Amino acid sequence: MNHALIVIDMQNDFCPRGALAVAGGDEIVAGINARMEQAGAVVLTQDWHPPRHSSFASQHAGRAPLQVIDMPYGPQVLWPDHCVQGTQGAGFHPDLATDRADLILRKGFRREIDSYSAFFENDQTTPTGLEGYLRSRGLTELEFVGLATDFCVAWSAMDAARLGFNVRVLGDLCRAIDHDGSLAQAQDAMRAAGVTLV
Ligand code: VGL
Ligand code: ZN
Repeated sequence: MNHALIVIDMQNDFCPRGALAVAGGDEIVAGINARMEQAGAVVLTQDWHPPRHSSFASQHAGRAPLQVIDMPYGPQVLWPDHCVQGTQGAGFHPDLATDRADLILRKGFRREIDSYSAFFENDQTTPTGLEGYLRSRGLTELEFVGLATDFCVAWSAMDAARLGFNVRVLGDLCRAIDHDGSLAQAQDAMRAAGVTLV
């Protein structure tokens, strides 16, 4: 089986009542669990920030969440404090079938740089190691689900397509932040990068 299911950031802070809640984020858990049964491999990603991470608006005087600032590696959207290492908010949704995971990949763990993608940090250069893991297991067909469609799912799927994997995003098993047209923009960018949106 050369087919991997990659489940992006199904964590408490991205679900209703979480610090960076994505509308309907918890609605997709059961469907994702069911999809795991069809997959040759299951990878979970976990957004995993140190306290005072540079993507937090709280670390930038006079700035608010969803504003964009220039970082040394490019523009960065600012977020409420979320997914702080070891907190309940950083934990997986309690109903997610985490026992099914072959690999749990943490990202965004360096204070100075964010990592939306499961493959590269936001400088789009520093690798997380996931590419090597997938290639050495012969996993060439990748299916993406999770949160949020327009940020971590989109960036991961586009990097995967650019790396030469066959990539599908299952829209029904994703939910979006959709700020300022970000969902439509991400969908266009994914299609342009060769991602199949299902
Ligand atoms: C995410 C914003 C900040 C995501 C993570 O999982 O899409 N979005 N950190
Ligand atoms: Zn984050």
